[in-house]
Amino acid sequence: MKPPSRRQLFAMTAVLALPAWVRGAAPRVIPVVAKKFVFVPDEIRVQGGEPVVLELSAPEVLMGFSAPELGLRADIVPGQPTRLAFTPRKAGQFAFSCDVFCGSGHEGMDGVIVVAAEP
Ligand SMILES: [Cu+2]
Repeated sequence: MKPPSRRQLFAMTAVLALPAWVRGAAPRVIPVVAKKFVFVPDEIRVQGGEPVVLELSAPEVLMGFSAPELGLRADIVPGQPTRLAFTPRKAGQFAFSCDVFCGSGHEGMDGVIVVAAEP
C-alpha cells in the first residue's frame, strides 16, 4: 500500500484536531449536583454550537433547575438524575436558579451558564 501523501496526512490531522462535537460525536455530558443550597458547579462554561447535556442530580431533597433565557427547566427528584439537552446558539451569560423551595437558603441557590462565541 502506498504511504499517504503529505496532503492526506494534513487532512487526517486536521480532522483529529477538531473538537469531538464538530466531528459528530456524542454531546458533552456535564454533571451538575443540586444540594442545599448550592449548585456544583455554579458556573458552567460551554461553547456556542456545542451540543451539551446537563445531567442534574439532587442527593437530598427535590430541587428545580431553571434557566429561562435558555428555555431550560426541570424538576430534580432525588435518586432520579434528569438530563437536559441543548445546543447554545447565543454567546453570553445566562443565569440559572433553583425554582423549587428547598429550605432557608433556597433564595441564593443560583449560578450562571457562560456561552462562548461559536468558533
Ligand atoms: Cu431551592
